[in-house]
Amino acid sequence: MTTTFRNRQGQPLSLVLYMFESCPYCQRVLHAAKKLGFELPRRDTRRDPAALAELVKVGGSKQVPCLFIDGKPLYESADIIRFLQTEVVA
Ligand SMILES: N[C@@H](CCC(=O)N[C@@H](CS)C(=O)NCC(=O)O)C(=O)O
Repeated sequence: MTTTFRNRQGQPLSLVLYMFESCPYCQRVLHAAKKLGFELPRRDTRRDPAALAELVKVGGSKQVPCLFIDGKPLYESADIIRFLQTEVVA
């Protein structure tokens, strides 16, 4: 497992997954990340009001999962998984 991420060009990537535990789409992303050997830093929007506020402020929606990539939001579990599979190197 690793928490250091790089893109395919070798540049460091900051990744943070906004999620909550009982969300099946979030679990799908976490499962895919685990298969890739990535342990994504997480912020739980149900347990942490500041995380929810940050998600809505930056992303414009409280929908989870949302992956912050260098601070930019990517919504939709399928798009997040595709991004992890194709753009991220452990
Ligand atoms: N199509 C989305 C569905 C995500 C979704 O429905 N998430 C729910 C939680 S399981 C949610 O955030 N609902 C609150 C909202 O949409 O504001 C995906 O695949 O990521």
